[in-house]
Amino acid sequence: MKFFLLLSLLGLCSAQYDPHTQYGRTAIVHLFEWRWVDIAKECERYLAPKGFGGVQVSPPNENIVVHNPFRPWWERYQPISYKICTRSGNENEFRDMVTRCNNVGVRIYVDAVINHMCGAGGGSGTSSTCGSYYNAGNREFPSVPYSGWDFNDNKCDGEISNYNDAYQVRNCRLSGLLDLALEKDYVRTKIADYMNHLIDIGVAGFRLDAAKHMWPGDIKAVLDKLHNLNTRWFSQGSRPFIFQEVIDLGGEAIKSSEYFGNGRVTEFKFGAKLGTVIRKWNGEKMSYLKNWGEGWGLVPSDRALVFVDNHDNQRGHGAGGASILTFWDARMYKMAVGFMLAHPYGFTRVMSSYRWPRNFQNGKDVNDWVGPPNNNGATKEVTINPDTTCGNDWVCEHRWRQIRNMVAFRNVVNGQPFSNWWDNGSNQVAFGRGNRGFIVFNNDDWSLSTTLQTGLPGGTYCDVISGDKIDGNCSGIKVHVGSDGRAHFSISNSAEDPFIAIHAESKL
Ligand code: 5J7
Ligand code: CA
Repeated sequence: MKFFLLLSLLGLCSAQYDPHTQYGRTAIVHLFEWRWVDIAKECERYLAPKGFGGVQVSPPNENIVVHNPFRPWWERYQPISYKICTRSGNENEFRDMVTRCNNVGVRIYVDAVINHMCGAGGGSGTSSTCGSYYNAGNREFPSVPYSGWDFNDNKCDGEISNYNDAYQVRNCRLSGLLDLALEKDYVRTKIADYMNHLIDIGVAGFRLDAAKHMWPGDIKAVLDKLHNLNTRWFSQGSRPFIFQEVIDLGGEAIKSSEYFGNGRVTEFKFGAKLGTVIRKWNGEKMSYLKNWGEGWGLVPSDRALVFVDNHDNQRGHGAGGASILTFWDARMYKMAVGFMLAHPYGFTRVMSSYRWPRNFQNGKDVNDWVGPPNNNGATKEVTINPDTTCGNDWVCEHRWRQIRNMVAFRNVVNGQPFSNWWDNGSNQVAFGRGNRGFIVFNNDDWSLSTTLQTGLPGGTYCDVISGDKIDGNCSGIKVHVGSDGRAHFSISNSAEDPFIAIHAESKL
């Protein structure tokens, strides 16, 4: 009996829901479009010391090269082969990154584009990131190899037009992309070979792009072919972490719950709803966040991968629409990311972006396609300024003090219960995480001045939003917690960042 209990506990720990981050590391960052050489350095110089658990990287496999528009970000979502060879770097650089990141305890998660290859109208030739030949019209991808038999043309030879028809969503072409026949063992094997190559190199898991457009049973068949994680860094029997991109905002045929058996799912309602609350749209208020999580109709916490914005909806593009907060709305964005990282719900992902020349025409950003900072197509280096921010138009939200310090907050309060909720019935709210951390927000148009039970031991704490604890001193606001756990907070509605966060390791 005891033996079986132990066995099932071990089983849970090594399962596909577990990100396999190092102990106490609770958040990952998407370094969107970064080069492998820059990620390797970032793991060593920043992510490991600051307590980040891992990195979601852009698709590492060969993709089509698009010239019109010039080298858009979405060309990386149009595979040509499974060679590790993109604008982010080659296989040697990828291996070096995985090794160096793992060696400092930072995991790598690969964005796996396995639902489709390039667009049906992608032509033929060698306009691909590694020069592999392809012929989209003939369905030929000799570097895999795939041929006409490996696509769904026999089931559907058009584009998805009706999202209320699950058959269409899974078997037709997603905006014209050649849809792979994932029910074929041959196709499953080719995909599993690609993913196993990455697992053997040392990656810890995968984001499954466009998972909504694949049958859950087909995904399972692929996952069943995957190796355990590399025992150089992971314990024996560890299964790859899986999070599936299923955009389910309700009202469509496909429910994210259909995918729970395979792994976690991306919870797009999280950012869409949190954005609406922080923007105070539709009469929403922060006080309503008291039952945030499942209480708001979100998927179970242990099945959720959560984020404020992603590479797609930050461009006004995909799910969530205009309510999504991004670095362009920095003040509200920091509050939203702060709330996400303080709250126990879900496994958290922080976005790290590049700037592009936003240009709204009739409410649409006509530059939503613009790719990463580049010289004639070659992705620019992520340079680091003397003040630790990034250069060359890399935004590096994960390096913003407020965000980086809230990642540390989440690590410090890991495992502690949601506690000591307070609100003013409007947009002033506060909550704690057991006796390890406390956070207070003022998103009203008037100031906050109140005494609250923090749950923390008495002492003086450094607010990690307005400053840092450095050598025992605080460069920001100091908060005095009495021996009864109570503390007074004042937050002006015009503060640069109208929130305060303190935790066990910010005690002076
Ligand atoms: C899929 C969804 O289920 C969904 O709900 C959604 O909002 C978007 C998509 C979607 O996923 C993709 C995944 C890929 O690997 C590659 C892709 O090209 C797509 C993709 O195109 C895509 O849908 C785009 O955005 C939707 C809001 C539109 O309804 C779709 O028609 C489609 O828009 C097309 O985008 C434009 O019609 C076309 O003119 C344009 O050239 C094309 C550019 O490609 C993208 O924008 C890629 C988006 C993308 C989204 C992702 O979530 C993702 O993980 C990867 C890429
Ligand atoms: Ca499909």
